[in-house]
Amino acid sequence: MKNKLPPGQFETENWPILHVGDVYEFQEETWDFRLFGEVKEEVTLSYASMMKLPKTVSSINMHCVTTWSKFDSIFEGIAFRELVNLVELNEGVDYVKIYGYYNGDRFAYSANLPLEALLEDDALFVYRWKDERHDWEDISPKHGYPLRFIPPEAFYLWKGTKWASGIQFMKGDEAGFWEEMGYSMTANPFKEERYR
Ligand SMILES: Nc1nc2c(c(=O)[nH]1)N[C@H]1C(S)=C(S)[C@@H](COP(=O)(O)O)O[C@H]1N2
Ligand SMILES: [Mo]
Repeated sequence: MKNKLPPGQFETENWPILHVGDVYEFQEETWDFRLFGEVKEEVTLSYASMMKLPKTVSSINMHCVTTWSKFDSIFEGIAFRELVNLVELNEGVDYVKIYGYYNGDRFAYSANLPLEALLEDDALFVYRWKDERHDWEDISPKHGYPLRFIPPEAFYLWKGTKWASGIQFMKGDEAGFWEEMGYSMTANPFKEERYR
């Protein structure tokens, strides 16, 4: 299928770096990943147990609200749905927040997303990537190593939490970090939903 550039976007071939705060420095001993909120029982995964989950490789287009779009990056990661499979959701869960590090605080960055949009191969917690110009390599610390969420292209890339630390399952929608500052809850680049 031919790539489509959303309105107000331009195509870039390299992968820019954008975030607020410090770059998280990975330490396997202290790293873990929490599945919490509206679940029967919370789950905490070590790095080793996370990396034992089934892997998915997908090509995903990225659209940043600052107007760059990057097509056809190939990511290797753990599909969002593999993590959903590890918990029993309470009745009525329809949104999630994906949390990540911000200045050393594990849960200070977050982005909200509708659960049903994240169940295919284009919603991945990634650790490796390649494209036409780069062979496989680990994603860099600045792009979110050791684990970074990449959302489906129907969402602007701020929904792609770097240095991911957990998923909160929710009944109803709730703003995350940028959404609280006035960015769109739904954030569809093709409808140019930048602000709310
Ligand atoms: N933890 C964390 N994740 C984050 C951010 C951040 O500040 N902290 N910035 C977001 C924003 S606004 C964008 S545009 C993308 C940029 O990803 P990139 O630098 O890998 O291109 O990361 C998103 N994920
Ligand atoms: Mo952004």
